[in-house]
Amino acid sequence: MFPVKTNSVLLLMQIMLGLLVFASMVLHCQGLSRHTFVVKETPYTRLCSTKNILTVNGKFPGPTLQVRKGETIVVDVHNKGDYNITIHWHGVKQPRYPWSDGPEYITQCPIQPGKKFRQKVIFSSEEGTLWWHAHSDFTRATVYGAIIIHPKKGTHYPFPKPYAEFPIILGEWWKQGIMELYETFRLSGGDPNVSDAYTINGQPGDLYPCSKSETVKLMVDHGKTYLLRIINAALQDILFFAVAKHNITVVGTDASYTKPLTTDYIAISPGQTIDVLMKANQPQGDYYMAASVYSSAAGVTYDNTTTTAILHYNGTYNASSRPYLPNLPSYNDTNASASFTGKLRSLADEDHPIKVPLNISTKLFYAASVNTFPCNNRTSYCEGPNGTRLAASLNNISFELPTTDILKAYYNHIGGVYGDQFPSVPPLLFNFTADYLPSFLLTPKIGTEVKVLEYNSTVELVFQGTNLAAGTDHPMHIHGYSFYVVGWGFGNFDKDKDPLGYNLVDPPLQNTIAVPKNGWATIRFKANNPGVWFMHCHLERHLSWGMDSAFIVKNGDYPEAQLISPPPDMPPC
Ligand SMILES: *[C@@H]1O[C@H](CO)[C@@H](O)[C@H](O)[C@H]1NC(C)=O
Ligand SMILES: *[C@@H]1O[C@H](CO)[C@@H](O)[C@H](O)[C@H]1NC(C)=O
Ligand SMILES: *[C@@H]1O[C@H](CO)[C@@H](O)[C@H](O)[C@H]1NC(C)=O
Ligand SMILES: *[C@@H]1O[C@H](CO)[C@@H](O)[C@H](O)[C@H]1NC(C)=O
Ligand SMILES: *[C@@H]1O[C@H](CO)[C@@H](O)[C@H](O)[C@H]1NC(C)=O
Ligand SMILES: *[C@@H]1O[C@H](CO)[C@@H](O)[C@H](O)[C@H]1NC(C)=O
Ligand SMILES: *[C@@H]1O[C@H](CO)[C@@H](O)[C@H](O)[C@H]1NC(C)=O
Ligand SMILES: *[C@@H]1O[C@H](CO)[C@@H](O)[C@H](O)[C@H]1NC(C)=O
Ligand SMILES: *[C@@H]1O[C@H](CO)[C@@H](O)[C@H](O)[C@H]1NC(C)=O
Ligand SMILES: *[C@@H]1O[C@H](CO)[C@@H](O)[C@H](O)[C@H]1NC(C)=O
Ligand SMILES: *[C@@H]1O[C@H](CO)[C@@H](O)[C@H](O)[C@H]1NC(C)=O
Ligand SMILES: *[C@@H]1O[C@H](CO)[C@@H](O)[C@H](O)[C@H]1NC(C)=O
Ligand SMILES: [Cu+2]
Repeated sequence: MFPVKTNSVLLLMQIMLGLLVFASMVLHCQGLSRHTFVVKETPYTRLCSTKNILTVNGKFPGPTLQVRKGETIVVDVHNKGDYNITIHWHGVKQPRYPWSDGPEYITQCPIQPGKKFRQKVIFSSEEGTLWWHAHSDFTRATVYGAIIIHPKKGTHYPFPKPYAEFPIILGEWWKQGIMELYETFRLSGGDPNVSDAYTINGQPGDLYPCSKSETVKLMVDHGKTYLLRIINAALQDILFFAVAKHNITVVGTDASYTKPLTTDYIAISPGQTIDVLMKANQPQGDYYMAASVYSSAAGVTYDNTTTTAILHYNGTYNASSRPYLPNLPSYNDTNASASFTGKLRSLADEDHPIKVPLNISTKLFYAASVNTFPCNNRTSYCEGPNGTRLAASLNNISFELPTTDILKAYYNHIGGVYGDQFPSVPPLLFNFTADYLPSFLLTPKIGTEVKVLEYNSTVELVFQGTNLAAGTDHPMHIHGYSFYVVGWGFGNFDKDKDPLGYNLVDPPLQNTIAVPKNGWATIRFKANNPGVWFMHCHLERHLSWGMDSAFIVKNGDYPEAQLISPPPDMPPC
């Protein structure tokens, strides 16, 4: 009996192995490279204390995905953690295939603990740096990693090949658990606790307790040029970044090339990526690269610490006792942030032509506000200003996530999940950036409204920041698209004057744009990617408060302009 049992076990194993081989052959035959992401709790020690954090494959930051332009890859996401999770490929347009995009309750239900989901990631026009991150509650605080999109075989960077490349992933660290941070934030109705540190590639660096020995070091050779792929993965903050005594030259943002822009600092929004060239042309020594916050809301506390990594010149020399620190703009320097972002320009050369829509079919104007809800009883759960609960809105609608995903409801004509009447303009026009605004304006409506766009419509969207509750910057992000940022300014958008200044020649192509504090930004795109695409502020607290909506882009007439059907293993609700 014993040998028979062994044989049947062996046979079973052979069948299973065969299935595995078959599955990977199917993928292999399609020429797709395959990756496995196991989401799980892993202990990490930072700032003198240890806690469990959610990671992918035990790594923090998670694994870097390396692809070529136009490639499609498959990622098997296994949830072996204790929480619902989804994974989003930030800035990857996923043409006609929103099924793998990731935002929970928008394009899928979460992958519940113990479950898995095979995600297809379809690259098209992107080239440069993007990133992936979790897209449920605050889980992206530790669940993120870089995506590097190399030029197609036989094509090259539009700049001299750098000697080496380094990803620089900026993040944020809390001593308390992220789930506890999120739960307390949801209950309190106030601002969330600020972080205890910023990080570069997961490390706070020399200026924090218990961190020095693990500070990230970049070894460079004098005279060589390096490509830094900078990603802002921080949960809540726009950051300034600089390298002491070194100018850097911006050559790309959000996986699109820019005209070279030489600067001594950058401002980078959560969600955004900026590729820079850095020439190691200074006397041999150690230099800090550093990042600190840009926090524009008056009276709001912020994490005032500075994260560092060390730029170390190779060789034997007498190093100074302490590396030089760069001068970063002050935490409240709105001009430093907005004027840097406003200097970005598309490369727009023969090999990288731009396609800014010129005849606009759909004009939208979205006012982005921080709001408050009154509390009937003043309890500890009303920690917003004046005993309120903080909220946020677009066109006075504070977005509420449904409990079934919108994409499924749209595709299968399930009613009662979302409304398709998102307003094209605010319900009330007022002086959005006035110093004092009447308090009745503070309270938004609650809803799950989306904007429906015809296939191939040409969209112009003006984001207008308001001074309700707290005027501040809003890094707005749209899934499934990149958009041209054709203009920006402070104060109220002037529909007669401001369009005269639009840049239709070489505007930057981005997927995230920081709408400046009490200002506006105009974007343009062509709605040629059918599906359901989330749009939201990339400051996680504002997203949680409801500064979100979605676009439904309808199918076009031809099969190539229509949604691909869903995979069989969409996670159920
Ligand atoms: C904020 O953090 C401190 C220290 O980590 C903790 O004691 C406190 O409970 C936190 N407060 C909230 C509202 O999460
Ligand atoms: C630095 O020096 C080491 C040892 O001399 C060498 O192996 C390495 O290639 C050099 N360059 C970098 C960037 O580390
Ligand atoms: C950086 O650029 C500025 C302006 O172009 C220039 O004045 C300065 O000398 C440069 N610094 C370095 C270290 O190259
Ligand atoms: C940062 O904030 C802390 C607490 O709010 C304060 O004690 C400290 O002096 C501040 N540090 C700097 C460099 O501003
Ligand atoms: C480093 O400094 C010491 C003492 O000042 C000197 O003797 C040595 O020659 C220096 N080395 C280099 C590589 O400059
Ligand atoms: C920035 O804050 C400092 C004090 O921390 C203040 O003196 C300065 O006026 C502020 N600047 C702006 C532009 O608000
Ligand atoms: C705004 O910042 C830019 C640097 O990016 C600087 O050239 C300019 O002088 C600043 N303007 C003001 C008013 O501070
Ligand atoms: C007000 O208090 C009552 C009883 O303490 C509680 O049931 C109710 O949920 C509270 N309402 C709000 C809006 O906090
Ligand atoms: C709006 O408010 C700002 C700030 O108080 C003020 O400077 C501006 O003149 C106002 N605009 C209009 C059109 O009233
Ligand atoms: C808080 O109350 C004061 C005084 O009534 C008012 O001026 C202010 O606008 C209120 N702020 C918020 C955010 O409700
Ligand atoms: C969409 O526009 C492109 C040109 O911009 C055109 O080639 C294509 O036929 C249009 N598709 C549909 C379905 O209208
Ligand atoms: C996890 O997702 C399922 C399916 O949508 C949902 O029913 C459940 O409430 C979620 N759990 C938590 C803790 O959010
Ligand atoms: Cu925001």
